[in-house]
Amino acid sequence: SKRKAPSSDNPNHDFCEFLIEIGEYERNVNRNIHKYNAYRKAASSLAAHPTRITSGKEAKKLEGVGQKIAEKIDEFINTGKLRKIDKIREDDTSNVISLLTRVSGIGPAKAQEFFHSGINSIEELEKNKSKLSHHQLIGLKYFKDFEEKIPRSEIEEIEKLVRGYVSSLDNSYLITICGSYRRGKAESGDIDVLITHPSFTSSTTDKDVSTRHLKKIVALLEKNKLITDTISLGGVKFMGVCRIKDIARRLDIRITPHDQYHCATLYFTGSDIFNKEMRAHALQNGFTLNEYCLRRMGSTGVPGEPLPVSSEEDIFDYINYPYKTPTERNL
Ligand code: DCP
Ligand code: MG
Ligand code: MN
Repeated sequence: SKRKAPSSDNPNHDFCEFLIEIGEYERNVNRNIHKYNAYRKAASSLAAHPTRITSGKEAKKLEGVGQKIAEKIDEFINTGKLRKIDKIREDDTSNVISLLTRVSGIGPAKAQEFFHSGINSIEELEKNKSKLSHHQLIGLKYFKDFEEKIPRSEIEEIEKLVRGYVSSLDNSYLITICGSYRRGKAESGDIDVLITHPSFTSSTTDKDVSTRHLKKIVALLEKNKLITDTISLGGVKFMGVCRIKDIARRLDIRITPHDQYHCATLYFTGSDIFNKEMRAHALQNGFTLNEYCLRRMGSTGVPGEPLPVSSEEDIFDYINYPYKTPTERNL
């Protein structure tokens, strides 16, 4: 989902906000995902720092903060503003691309393409519906709704409903709401539901097994008017829209093999920056970790067989990484 600056209770809130704004500019306009990640990493270090940073020099001691960001922090402390931010905000291309990428289904590349073909506002998108994909049409239809964060209490209600419906089909389904909700956030951008069933494992050769489970679940949630729109529905993943109140919400449902469930909950719980760090740690310790499995790296660089995993803790143990509860994964 589209992200916003981390919310306030952090003493370095303003630094984080400008770093994220520059990072999004790097991604959206310059299409530089490495710079985007670097700025977000620096912002996440600053957000995790318990006290107010008072100089660039002090900031540089934090992970992910280098000379260039340190200079920006000094400029901001000394002048109360940043020339780079002023320039970004004056740049029409940047403003239009930032606006267009707020529509679900429009990424930086598509936003640039639209911009160059003269589409530079939400009204222009409305006038050019024939140029939009099914996903983008839904993004446009719910543009206002999807900008609203989802309060935790609403996700709790949706969770109860999903559990009720899914277990009425078969009480062997295992369901975990992952994403920012599982990390304990008070508000989320979307709802990330992960489901497994013992009848479906990584050695299930019939691909239709997962598809059948997922389609049955989606059809039931549609029948009960919880799901209102489908963006896409594949063999393992549903992307769509649900609604219990007056605002439509983005809903993602994934179905995963039973033996890969813990690697999947770990991945879909995030945060994405936490995942990057944990994977880097795994590699340093001779393992390769992804959303499916954990494998030992052989001396030849070829990964071995997936290791048996019966909890998220197991994964941390194997790679010798101190266990973090979901709420401690908010990097
Ligand atoms: N994820 C990832 N890398 C990505 C995208 C996603 O590792 N590029 C993983 C980590 C995320 C999880 O998937 O936490 C869910 O993705 P979301 O985009 O839904 O992100 P969150 O749930 O963390 O935040 P939001 O409240 O914005 O939905
Ligand atoms: Mg989410
Ligand atoms: Mn999601």
